[in-house]
Amino acid sequence: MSPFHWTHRLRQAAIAVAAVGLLGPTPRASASDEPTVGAYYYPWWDTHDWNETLRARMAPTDHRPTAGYSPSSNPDVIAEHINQSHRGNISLWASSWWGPGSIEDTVLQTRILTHPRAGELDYAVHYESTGRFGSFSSPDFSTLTPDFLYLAENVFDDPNYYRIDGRPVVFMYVTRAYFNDPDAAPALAAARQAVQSAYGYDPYVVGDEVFGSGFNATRASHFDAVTTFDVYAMSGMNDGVVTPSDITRAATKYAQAESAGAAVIPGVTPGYNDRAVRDGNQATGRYYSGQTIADAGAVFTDLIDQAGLPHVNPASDNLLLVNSFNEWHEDTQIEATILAPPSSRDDSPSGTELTQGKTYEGYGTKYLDLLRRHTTPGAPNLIDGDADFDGDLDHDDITAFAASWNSENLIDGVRVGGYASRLTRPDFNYDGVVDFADWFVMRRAHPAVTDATLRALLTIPEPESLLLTFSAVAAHVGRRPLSSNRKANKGATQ
Ligand SMILES: [Ca+2]
Ligand SMILES: [Ca+2]
Ligand SMILES: [Ca+2]
Ligand SMILES: [Ca+2]
Repeated sequence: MSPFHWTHRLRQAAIAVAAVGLLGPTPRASASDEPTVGAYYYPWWDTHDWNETLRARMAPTDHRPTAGYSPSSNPDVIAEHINQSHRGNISLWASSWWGPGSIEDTVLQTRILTHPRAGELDYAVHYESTGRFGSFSSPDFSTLTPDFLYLAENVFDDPNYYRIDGRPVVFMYVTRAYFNDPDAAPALAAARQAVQSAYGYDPYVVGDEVFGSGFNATRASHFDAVTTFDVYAMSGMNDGVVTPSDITRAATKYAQAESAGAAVIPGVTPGYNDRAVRDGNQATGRYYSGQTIADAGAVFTDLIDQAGLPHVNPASDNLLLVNSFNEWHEDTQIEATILAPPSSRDDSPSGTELTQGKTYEGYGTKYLDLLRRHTTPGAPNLIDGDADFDGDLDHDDITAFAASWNSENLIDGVRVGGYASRLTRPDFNYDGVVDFADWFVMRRAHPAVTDATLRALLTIPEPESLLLTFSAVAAHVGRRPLSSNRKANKGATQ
């Protein structure tokens, strides 16, 4: 574990203490019982088509991400995703990886791991087996050893690469299908051995073995931990009828794997709809069948509370995996959208080919906030625009905001974004400083207030700088030099 990684853990502990302090002596589980929350991350939007997503095709208006229909390589998008991850209590991205030189590999190595704020999260590879092994019926595992050697050479040594017990973690897709082939287990054993011999790493490999009825302990024995990727199908949401029994079904499967002695990493999802990218699967929406959009989110939080959290395991870092941060093709994403009113219409000829009559909304930060609330017991209710933390929105917030202007969350003298920053200052976007980006949150929360109000409260030499347009400010957010002090600081402590 790198020193900075350790600092990250200390920071989490400090956050837990701060949260308890705000709420008084609420009985709490020990800090070690707090789940680690990871999310599947898709750095592929330089080459993928946003029009193959439900949200881009919703009518009368689309439900675009607040970060825009932007390429994953954009550093401002990555910064915004880091901010949103802090808001949602996500500390790990399991980043989709399609082999050496793929766009996902390039963006991970050259844009994410090198991002000036990369140290605020951990990262691991989600090994996309279907792009490496070929068909389930006649798979070819010859890429496995060279791929693992490549990962050891290029990413396992990154100070922010996610480790469990000091071992670099690799999440592997559809092992439940590939590892029925007799060549699979020997190929994985050979890859482990090669990486151990050449680089001294003992990879911690997670298979998505929790799926059908009956847990295959023999197949699972090839992995250090087991998870489920396809929460939609394993839970029974794939019949298009989402009921509480689907949550129970998921919980039962995690319990079965647990009873078989496996270290379980439960997976959870807000819903599923892939009809804009492929045919054949039933849309689930984001609420139980028979409910309405007003109830959206209950499926997600019930999965977290009833199926996920009861089955996290200290042996696998109490990890809970969300599918997904931004797999918009399958509409499993929890990434923030613009706010848009509920609608069941899309732009298909019938108007409902994609939605299948389910209602969707531009949900804003709803799923990030639910994830935070349900994975950080006792978390205070943080309100956008409540700069003085008294639970309401009034003029006191304006003066409190002005008093916090330019306040930074400093660790070892270096600005760091995160929940701790948000808990102690009106850093509404979690980026570690109170500035224009937070002022725009204030303006949305306090519509009657003008920029002149803030200008009058601040004594800054060039007040016209407050008249920056939103786009100019948005473009500025997260843009800091690569040679930031924090990176230098990290290097010094290794
Ligand atoms: Ca069902
Ligand atoms: Ca207030
Ligand atoms: Ca007040
Ligand atoms: Ca901020």
